[in-house]
Amino acid sequence: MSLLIRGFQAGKETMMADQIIVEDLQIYAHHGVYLQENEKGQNFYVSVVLDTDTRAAGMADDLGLSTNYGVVCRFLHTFLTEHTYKLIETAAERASEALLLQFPNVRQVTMELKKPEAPITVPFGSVSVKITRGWRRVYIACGSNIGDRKAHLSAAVDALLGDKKCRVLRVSDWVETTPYGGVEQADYLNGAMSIETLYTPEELLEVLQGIERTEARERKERWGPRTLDLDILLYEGRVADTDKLTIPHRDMQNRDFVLKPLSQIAPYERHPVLGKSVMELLADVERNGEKHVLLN
Ligand code: A4P
Ligand code: MG
Repeated sequence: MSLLIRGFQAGKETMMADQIIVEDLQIYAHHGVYLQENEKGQNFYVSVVLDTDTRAAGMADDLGLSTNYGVVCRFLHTFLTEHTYKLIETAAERASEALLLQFPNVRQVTMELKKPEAPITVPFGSVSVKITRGWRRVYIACGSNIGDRKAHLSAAVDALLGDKKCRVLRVSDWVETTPYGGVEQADYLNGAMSIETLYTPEELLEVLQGIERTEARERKERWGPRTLDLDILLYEGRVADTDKLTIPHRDMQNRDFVLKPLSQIAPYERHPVLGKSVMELLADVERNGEKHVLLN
């Protein structure tokens, strides 16, 4: 049995397209690069579009099942008056994050922060920044073949459970596997987990590498033994290839020790490049690929 950590229904978030919208909430605050702006203050206008699911509240006519826009407005007012930032970029960034952390049913927020009294020496209507931030679904592969393997994998789960910018959704069983990649080494314990996160892919990679370091991971040999390896498999259907990061993980389709645990928690999730579900990829590798998962 895989572990269900938070209430979660597959596909729930992707099926909804409901929004709660607040326009031009007036807030007198002190954001600005110039000292005079910080001291005297000026009017800001905040608009937010909250992506959420209003179905249950709408059917039951029950505010308790929705996100109270009055409370959202007061929250934004308090946040943007109690903090002072130089940039409206920062004010929008921090306010969006605080909002996403405070209101669990809001999956994504688009925030526009207008500053119509900004100190600009030519006539203008308004200046603003507009950003979109939200919880992103990510699948992570975990592996260990040194020391107390189970403890290293559990430490990774605990670290993400303790990170407020991550919500751990599901953790697969740990499976015993033989080493892949041609390096002679001990058997691995592998698993997969699904999380939602406010981190960008690059930020998440850094967080995961920090957890690896905490578990005394040393980077010595490619495909060599390790106390803990945490790889990003899929990130919200995105495709990226930079010096630091390839998403989807470039070799996941060839690894039964990745696909088997992943299929336990996300059988229908699709690989955005190959267009196949995790279950289909696993069937392919079980038919034609290397076999590393040991039967319990
Ligand atoms: N990187 C690029 N894309 C990603 C991504 N999607 N997720 C970069 C994580 N990292 C990504 O990784 C090297 C660099 O890959 C990172 O700095 C990051 O910028 P690493 O973990 O530091 O080093 P590595 O061990 O050389 O590479 P990697 O890719 O993690 O190793 P593998 O390919 O995962 O192989 N056999 C079994 N049965 N089970 C295993 O878990 N694992 C390995 C490790 C070998 N054999 C195994 C297992
Ligand atoms: Mg790695």
